[in-house]
Amino acid sequence: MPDQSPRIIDADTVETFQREGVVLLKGIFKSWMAPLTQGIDELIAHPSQYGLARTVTPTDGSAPFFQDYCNWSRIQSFKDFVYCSPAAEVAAQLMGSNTARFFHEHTLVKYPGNSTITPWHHDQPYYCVEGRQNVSLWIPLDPVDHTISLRCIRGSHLWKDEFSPTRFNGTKLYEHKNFKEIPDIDAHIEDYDIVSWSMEPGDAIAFSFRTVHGASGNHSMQPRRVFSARWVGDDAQFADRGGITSPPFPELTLKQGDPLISPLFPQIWPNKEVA
Ligand SMILES: O=C(O)CCC(=O)C(=O)O
Repeated sequence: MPDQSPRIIDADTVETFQREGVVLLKGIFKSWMAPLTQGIDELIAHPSQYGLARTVTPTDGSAPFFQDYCNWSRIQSFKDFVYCSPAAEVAAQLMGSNTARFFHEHTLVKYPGNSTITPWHHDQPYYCVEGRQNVSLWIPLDPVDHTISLRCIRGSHLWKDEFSPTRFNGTKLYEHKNFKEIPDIDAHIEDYDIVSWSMEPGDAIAFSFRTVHGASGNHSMQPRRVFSARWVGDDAQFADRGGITSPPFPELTLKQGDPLISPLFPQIWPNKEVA
Protein backbone atom coordinates (compact mmCIF):
# COMPACT_ATOMS: atom_id res chain seq x y z
CA MET A 1 0.00 0.00 0.00
CA PRO A 2 1.38 3.49 -0.83
CA ASP A 3 2.11 6.12 1.80
CA GLN A 4 -0.71 6.49 4.33
CA SER A 5 1.05 8.71 6.84
CA PRO A 6 -0.78 11.85 7.98
CA ARG A 7 0.00 15.16 6.30
CA ILE A 8 0.05 18.38 8.21
CA ILE A 9 -0.91 21.26 5.96
CA ASP A 10 0.85 24.40 7.15
CA ALA A 11 -1.19 27.38 8.32
CA ASP A 12 -0.11 29.54 5.33
CA THR A 13 -1.42 26.98 2.86
CA VAL A 14 -4.73 26.70 4.68
CA GLU A 15 -4.98 30.49 4.83
CA THR A 16 -4.22 30.79 1.09
CA PHE A 17 -6.91 28.22 0.29
CA GLN A 18 -9.46 30.01 2.46
CA ARG A 19 -8.59 33.45 1.02
CA GLU A 20 -8.05 32.59 -2.65
CA GLY A 21 -10.16 29.45 -3.07
CA VAL A 22 -7.25 27.63 -4.73
CA VAL A 23 -3.81 26.41 -3.71
CA LEU A 24 -1.08 24.14 -5.14
CA LEU A 25 0.03 21.16 -3.02
CA LYS A 26 3.44 19.93 -4.26
CA GLY A 27 4.29 16.21 -4.33
CA ILE A 28 1.61 15.28 -1.86
CA PHE A 29 0.27 12.12 -3.55
CA LYS A 30 3.44 10.85 -5.28
CA SER A 31 3.22 7.34 -3.93
CA TRP A 32 -0.40 7.05 -5.12
CA MET A 33 0.39 7.63 -8.82
CA ALA A 34 0.89 3.95 -9.72
CA PRO A 35 -2.39 2.70 -8.19
CA LEU A 36 -4.41 5.63 -9.54
CA THR A 37 -2.92 5.07 -13.02
CA GLN A 38 -3.88 1.41 -12.82
CA GLY A 39 -7.37 2.43 -11.68
CA ILE A 40 -7.80 4.81 -14.62
CA ASP A 41 -6.68 2.08 -17.07
CA GLU A 42 -9.27 -0.23 -15.51
CA LEU A 43 -11.95 2.46 -15.73
CA ILE A 44 -11.24 3.23 -19.38
CA ALA A 45 -11.51 -0.49 -20.17
CA HIS A 46 -14.80 -0.70 -18.21
CA PRO A 47 -16.49 2.71 -18.11
CA SER A 48 -19.77 3.27 -16.29
CA GLN A 49 -23.00 4.45 -17.92
CA TYR A 50 -21.88 7.99 -16.99
CA GLY A 51 -18.54 7.56 -18.74
CA LEU A 52 -20.24 6.40 -21.92
CA ALA A 53 -22.58 9.42 -21.82
CA ARG A 54 -20.08 12.12 -20.83
CA THR A 55 -17.08 11.39 -23.03
CA VAL A 56 -16.67 14.11 -25.64
CA THR A 57 -15.60 13.21 -29.19
CA PRO A 58 -14.66 16.48 -30.93
CA THR A 59 -16.22 17.07 -34.34
CA ASP A 60 -12.85 18.30 -35.66
CA GLY A 61 -11.56 14.71 -35.61
CA SER A 62 -9.14 15.31 -32.72
CA ALA A 63 -8.75 12.77 -29.93
CA PRO A 64 -11.51 12.31 -27.32
CA PHE A 65 -11.94 13.76 -23.84
CA PHE A 66 -12.82 10.79 -21.66
CA GLN A 67 -14.78 11.52 -18.49
CA ASP A 68 -16.39 9.33 -15.91
CA TYR A 69 -17.36 9.66 -12.26
CA CYS A 70 -18.66 7.86 -9.14
CA ASN A 71 -16.62 4.73 -9.72
CA TRP A 72 -14.66 4.66 -6.48
CA SER A 73 -16.67 1.84 -4.91
CA ARG A 74 -15.99 -0.59 -7.79
CA ILE A 75 -12.38 0.36 -8.69
CA GLN A 76 -10.30 -0.96 -5.82
CA SER A 77 -7.36 1.44 -6.20
CA PHE A 78 -9.74 4.43 -6.20
CA LYS A 79 -11.34 3.07 -3.03
CA ASP A 80 -7.91 2.59 -1.46
CA PHE A 81 -7.09 6.21 -2.28
CA VAL A 82 -10.32 7.44 -0.69
CA TYR A 83 -9.93 5.39 2.48
CA CYS A 84 -6.17 5.12 2.95
CA SER A 85 -4.42 8.11 1.35
CA PRO A 86 -3.92 11.31 3.36
CA ALA A 87 -6.50 13.05 1.12
CA ALA A 88 -9.35 13.08 3.68
CA GLU A 89 -7.21 14.59 6.40
CA VAL A 90 -5.73 17.11 3.97
CA ALA A 91 -9.25 18.06 2.84
CA ALA A 92 -10.46 18.49 6.45
CA GLN A 93 -7.56 20.83 7.23
CA LEU A 94 -8.09 22.95 4.10
CA MET A 95 -11.86 23.15 4.68
CA GLY A 96 -11.41 24.02 8.36
CA SER A 97 -13.76 21.15 9.14
CA ASN A 98 -13.78 18.53 11.89
CA THR A 99 -14.88 15.92 9.37
CA ALA A 100 -14.24 15.06 5.73
CA ARG A 101 -16.86 13.13 3.81
CA PHE A 102 -16.09 11.79 0.33
CA PHE A 103 -18.47 13.29 -2.24
CA HIS A 104 -17.23 11.57 -5.40
CA GLU A 105 -14.32 11.26 -7.80
CA HIS A 106 -14.22 12.47 -11.40
CA THR A 107 -11.74 11.12 -13.95
CA LEU A 108 -10.86 13.45 -16.82
CA VAL A 109 -8.56 12.24 -19.60
CA LYS A 110 -7.72 14.54 -22.49
CA TYR A 111 -5.89 12.42 -25.07
CA PRO A 112 -2.98 13.99 -27.00
CA GLY A 113 -4.30 16.61 -29.41
CA ASN A 114 -7.78 16.72 -27.86
CA SER A 115 -9.29 20.11 -28.73
CA THR A 116 -12.04 20.22 -26.08
CA ILE A 117 -11.88 23.35 -23.97
CA THR A 118 -13.21 22.95 -20.44
CA PRO A 119 -15.36 26.11 -20.29
CA TRP A 120 -15.17 28.51 -17.34
CA HIS A 121 -17.56 27.32 -14.65
CA HIS A 122 -17.82 26.60 -10.97
CA ASP A 123 -18.94 23.26 -9.64
CA GLN A 124 -21.37 23.90 -6.80
CA PRO A 125 -24.48 24.50 -8.97
CA TYR A 126 -23.82 21.14 -10.70
CA TYR A 127 -23.97 19.40 -7.34
CA CYS A 128 -26.73 18.48 -4.89
CA VAL A 129 -24.84 20.15 -2.06
CA GLU A 130 -24.77 23.54 -0.36
CA GLY A 131 -22.18 24.70 2.13
CA ARG A 132 -18.85 26.48 2.18
CA GLN A 133 -16.69 23.66 3.52
CA ASN A 134 -15.74 21.73 0.43
CA VAL A 135 -12.71 21.06 -1.76
CA SER A 136 -11.75 19.26 -4.95
CA LEU A 137 -8.26 17.82 -5.25
CA TRP A 138 -7.27 17.92 -8.97
CA ILE A 139 -4.52 15.34 -9.30
CA PRO A 140 -2.77 14.90 -12.67
CA LEU A 141 -1.08 11.57 -13.37
CA ASP A 142 1.09 13.02 -16.16
CA PRO A 143 3.38 16.04 -16.19
CA VAL A 144 1.20 19.01 -17.19
CA ASP A 145 2.49 22.25 -18.63
CA HIS A 146 0.76 25.36 -17.26
CA THR A 147 -0.73 25.98 -20.72
CA ILE A 148 -2.88 22.83 -20.44
CA SER A 149 -3.26 22.76 -16.67
CA LEU A 150 -6.32 23.74 -14.66
CA ARG A 151 -6.87 27.53 -14.61
CA CYS A 152 -8.58 29.04 -11.58
CA ILE A 153 -9.76 32.56 -10.79
CA ARG A 154 -8.36 33.50 -7.41
CA GLY A 155 -11.00 34.81 -5.00
CA SER A 156 -13.95 33.76 -7.18
CA HIS A 157 -15.16 31.37 -4.43
CA LEU A 158 -16.24 34.53 -2.57
CA TRP A 159 -18.27 35.97 -5.43
CA LYS A 160 -21.95 36.34 -4.55
CA ASP A 161 -23.25 35.16 -7.92
CA GLU A 162 -23.75 31.53 -8.83
CA PHE A 163 -23.67 30.47 -12.45
CA SER A 164 -26.00 28.32 -14.46
CA PRO A 165 -24.58 24.80 -14.84
CA THR A 166 -23.84 24.02 -18.47
CA ARG A 167 -22.58 20.71 -19.85
CA PHE A 168 -19.10 20.84 -21.41
CA ASN A 169 -20.85 20.48 -24.81
CA GLY A 170 -22.68 23.79 -24.19
CA THR A 171 -26.18 22.50 -23.32
CA LYS A 172 -27.87 23.43 -20.01
CA LEU A 173 -27.89 20.85 -17.23
CA TYR A 174 -31.14 22.31 -15.85
CA GLU A 175 -32.79 25.73 -15.52
CA HIS A 176 -32.73 27.59 -12.18
CA LYS A 177 -33.97 31.13 -11.60
CA ASN A 178 -31.25 32.06 -9.10
CA PHE A 179 -28.33 31.23 -11.35
CA LYS A 180 -26.79 33.78 -13.71
CA GLU A 181 -24.92 33.30 -16.96
CA ILE A 182 -21.17 33.24 -16.40
CA PRO A 183 -19.50 36.44 -17.66
CA ASP A 184 -17.36 36.31 -20.80
CA ILE A 185 -14.12 35.85 -18.90
CA ASP A 186 -11.90 35.38 -21.96
CA ALA A 187 -13.10 38.71 -23.40
CA HIS A 188 -11.99 40.54 -20.22
CA ILE A 189 -9.13 38.34 -19.12
CA GLU A 190 -7.14 41.23 -17.61
CA ASP A 191 -9.96 41.84 -15.11
CA TYR A 192 -9.41 38.47 -13.44
CA ASP A 193 -6.64 37.08 -11.25
CA ILE A 194 -6.09 33.77 -13.06
CA VAL A 195 -3.63 31.19 -11.80
CA SER A 196 -2.35 27.99 -13.42
CA TRP A 197 0.68 25.89 -12.59
CA SER A 198 2.92 23.45 -14.44
CA MET A 199 2.58 20.26 -12.43
CA GLU A 200 4.30 16.93 -11.86
CA PRO A 201 2.56 13.64 -11.04
CA GLY A 202 1.93 13.68 -7.30
CA ASP A 203 1.07 17.39 -7.15
CA ALA A 204 -2.52 18.47 -6.56
CA ILE A 205 -4.51 21.67 -6.98
CA ALA A 206 -7.01 22.14 -4.15
CA PHE A 207 -9.94 24.35 -5.15
CA SER A 208 -13.34 25.20 -3.70
CA PHE A 209 -16.58 24.01 -5.34
CA ARG A 210 -17.30 27.75 -5.82
CA THR A 211 -13.98 28.62 -7.49
CA VAL A 212 -14.41 29.47 -11.17
CA HIS A 213 -12.10 27.30 -13.28
CA GLY A 214 -11.52 25.96 -16.79
CA ALA A 215 -8.83 24.40 -18.98
CA SER A 216 -7.62 24.42 -22.57
CA GLY A 217 -7.57 21.40 -24.85
CA ASN A 218 -4.53 19.15 -24.77
CA HIS A 219 -2.11 20.34 -27.44
CA SER A 220 0.69 18.20 -25.98
CA MET A 221 1.97 14.83 -27.21
CA GLN A 222 0.96 12.96 -24.06
CA PRO A 223 -2.35 12.26 -22.38
CA ARG A 224 -3.53 14.59 -19.62
CA ARG A 225 -4.97 12.10 -17.15
CA VAL A 226 -6.55 13.64 -14.05
CA PHE A 227 -8.19 12.17 -10.96
CA SER A 228 -10.30 14.83 -9.23
CA ALA A 229 -11.35 13.84 -5.70
CA ARG A 230 -14.14 15.87 -4.11
CA TRP A 231 -14.76 16.31 -0.40
CA VAL A 232 -17.32 18.02 1.81
CA GLY A 233 -17.14 19.12 5.44
CA ASP A 234 -19.31 19.69 8.50
CA ASP A 235 -21.64 22.26 6.92
CA ALA A 236 -22.63 20.20 3.83
CA GLN A 237 -26.39 20.09 3.25
CA PHE A 238 -28.44 18.42 0.56
CA ALA A 239 -29.63 20.87 -2.10
CA ASP A 240 -32.63 20.04 -4.23
CA ARG A 241 -31.85 21.94 -7.44
CA GLY A 242 -35.21 21.19 -9.03
CA GLY A 243 -33.39 19.39 -11.84
CA ILE A 244 -30.97 16.54 -12.41
CA THR A 245 -27.56 17.36 -11.01
CA SER A 246 -24.19 16.07 -12.19
CA PRO A 247 -23.51 13.53 -10.76
CA PRO A 248 -27.24 12.68 -10.42
CA PHE A 249 -27.21 10.33 -7.35
CA PRO A 250 -30.71 8.94 -8.17
CA GLU A 251 -30.70 6.73 -5.04
CA LEU A 252 -30.59 9.72 -2.64
CA THR A 253 -33.75 10.33 -0.61
CA LEU A 254 -32.56 13.41 1.34
CA LYS A 255 -34.71 16.54 1.56
CA GLN A 256 -33.69 20.16 0.99
CA GLY A 257 -31.39 21.29 3.83
CA ASP A 258 -30.77 17.84 5.32
CA PRO A 259 -27.17 17.23 6.41
CA LEU A 260 -25.45 15.43 3.54
CA ILE A 261 -25.25 12.14 5.40
CA SER A 262 -25.59 8.98 3.35
CA PRO A 263 -23.63 5.77 2.75
CA LEU A 264 -23.02 7.24 -0.72
CA PHE A 265 -20.78 9.86 0.95
CA PRO A 266 -18.80 8.03 3.64
CA GLN A 267 -17.17 10.05 6.36
CA ILE A 268 -13.48 9.21 6.00
CA TRP A 269 -12.01 11.65 8.47
CA PRO A 270 -11.67 11.22 11.39
CA ASN A 271 -13.54 7.89 11.60
CA LYS A 272 -13.61 5.74 8.52
CA GLU A 273 -17.14 4.61 7.71
CA VAL A 274 -17.25 1.52 5.56
CA ALA A 275 -19.41 2.11 2.48
O1 LIG B 1 -9.71 18.91 -15.98
C1 LIG B 1 -10.49 19.67 -16.53
O2 LIG B 1 -10.40 19.96 -17.74
C2 LIG B 1 -11.60 20.29 -15.75
C3 LIG B 1 -11.64 19.83 -14.34
C4 LIG B 1 -12.85 20.26 -13.62
O3 LIG B 1 -13.67 20.99 -14.10
C5 LIG B 1 -13.02 19.78 -12.24
O4 LIG B 1 -12.23 18.94 -11.74
O5 LIG B 1 -14.01 20.24 -11.59
